[in-house]
Formats: sequence, structure tokens, C-alpha cells
Amino acid sequence: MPSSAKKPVVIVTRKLPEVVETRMRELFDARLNIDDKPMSQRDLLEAVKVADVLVPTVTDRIDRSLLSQAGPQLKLIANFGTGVDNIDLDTARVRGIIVTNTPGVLTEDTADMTMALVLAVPRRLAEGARFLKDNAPKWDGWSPTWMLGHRIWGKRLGIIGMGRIGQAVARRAKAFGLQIHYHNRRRVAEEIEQELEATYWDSLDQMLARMDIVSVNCPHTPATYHLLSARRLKLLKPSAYIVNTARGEVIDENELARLIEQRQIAGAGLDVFENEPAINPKLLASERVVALPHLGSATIEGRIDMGEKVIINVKTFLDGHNPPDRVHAAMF
Ligand code: 8YV
Repeated sequence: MPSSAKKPVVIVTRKLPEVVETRMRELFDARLNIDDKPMSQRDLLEAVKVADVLVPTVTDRIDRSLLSQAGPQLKLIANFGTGVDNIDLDTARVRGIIVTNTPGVLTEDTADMTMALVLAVPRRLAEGARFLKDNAPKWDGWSPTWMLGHRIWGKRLGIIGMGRIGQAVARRAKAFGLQIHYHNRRRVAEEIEQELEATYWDSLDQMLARMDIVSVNCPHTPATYHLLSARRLKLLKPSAYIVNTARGEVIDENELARLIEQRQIAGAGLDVFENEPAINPKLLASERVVALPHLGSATIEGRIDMGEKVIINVKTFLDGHNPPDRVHAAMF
């Protein structure tokens, strides 16, 4: 660890909220990304050779090749984000590099966006807004059977991943009169199931075949890659909708696009994509898909909170203590 005189070099890969960057400048030898141009792998390689602490985001691939070339001084990767599938946790562990994330502070925002998509797709919200934007002068007013959507109240919502965000989605969905169902690695505590009136499904296949709306709220890990595979997507009812505000890699995106195009799945609300920023063009072309550019936690309050969590993790670590939001591969 650098001597107390010399401030630790903290390299931040993307532009963060002003108040967060100001605090970082005060505390650290902060190397900031003023123009927010995503770093190339070459830029990241230079960074890990000099940084004591790296602060990456979901857009940075912190893989085995990069970490194996990191300098011995790199001791902490403080991810600006909850999902750490952009980081090779095993190689970091082997290199003695601690990894932290920013859980909790984006739970409510991401759950709000999930609920927004649960409402938007069946009720054709984006389609209606786009119609008026494109055709207002030609609109000849209300019609009894035009642009009808599907009722959400009373329908079955199947949540995949009942962690913080999954439970926050369940709370909102319950208030909208949806029946709560979930699949998770483990059952949640009985009192949480009772509070949410949530039905646990040990079999994801059986849950998928009976749901009206399925919401993906689990992390992307080797175990959840294409959890919604081509086989599983075919279990869904043709009237069912899929919502994903977690990670695109959890769904076989090309198969999803094909099944929506063939009306074997009614539609989807997607905030994340398998090969972000690339998106299967069929999804973008479909009127029955609402696609958002990864806005789940995109609130100024949420991003400042995430930044403050990064600062706490870095400061706690540099003060010689175990940072509060340490992640281990075993957690996923
Ligand atoms: C972040 C997210 O904005 O936290 C996550 O996992 O996907 C988003 O909330 C993004 O990861 C920033 O790195």
C-alpha cells in the first residue's frame, strides 16, 4: 500500500456524477474519464498497470487476460454497479485483488423500471405514444376496439431471482393486483413469502408454462447464462410477456426474437441485451417489444448513491479494513 503522503491512484473508467467525482478528487489521486468515452481494452490495460484501485462499470470487460497483466499494486476493483459479470472474479481472487459492488442503492429504481415494463408492454404504452407522435394530425379519435392491450390486474407474474430487486418488484406487482410467483435457488424466508403472498416454484419449467408475465431479476452467472434457453422459451404461453431488467445473457435473445416474430410469445419489455450495445434487429422492429437502453438504475439519486458506495468501499479498504460490499464468486 502506498505511503500515507502519496494519495492512492484510483482510476475511474466512466464519467460519474459531479458530486461523486469531486469527492474522489479530494480523497484520492483520482484519474477520471471527463469525456465519458468508454475505455478500450488497451486503455484498461494501461490503467491496471498503474492503478491501486480500479473503478469500472458494466461496459468494461475485466477478464482473465487483463487481470493477469495487472501490476502488483492493483489491490481493489470497486465496481460501479451491482452486477459483476463484467469481472472475472476467480482470476481476481487468485491475484489477491478484492472486488466490491454497489448493492441495495439501486434496488427501488430498478424495480420501478421493471414495473414500468410490466405495465408498458401488455398495455401497448410505447406503441400508443409512438402512434400519436408519428400520426397526431391523422388521429380521428377514440375507438372502442382500437389498440386494445391486455389486463395486468389479477394476472400471474413469475419472478426469476427473488433477491433484493425481485422482492421489490413483487411488492410493487402485488399493489397492482398481480399474483406473485417466483423461482429462486432457495426459497425466501417464510415471512417474506407471506408478506408478498408469493408462491415458490422449485421447477422453473413448470412455473414458465403457467405465467402471464415473466420477470428476469437474477444475476448473470455461468449457471444463469441462457437460463431462458430456446427450450424453456417454448414453454411460455403464446399470450405471455417477458420482462428483463437484469442481464441480457440470461435469455437466448435470438430465440426470443424469433418466437415473438412468430407470435409464440406475446411480447417483451427489455432494458438489457445479450450483446449490449448490439440488439437483435427483430426485437427493435417488433411493435410488441419495448426496448430501453439499460436505464434500470438511471436516476441521478441512484447513480450518486452508487458513487458514494464506491467511495466507502475504496476508503474502507485503503484504511486497512474489509470493504462492506465485497463480492466473492461463491456468492453467485
Ligand atoms: C448499472 C446495472 O448502472 O448495477 C447494475 O448491475 O446494471 C446498472 O444498474 C451498471 O451496471 C453500471 O455499471
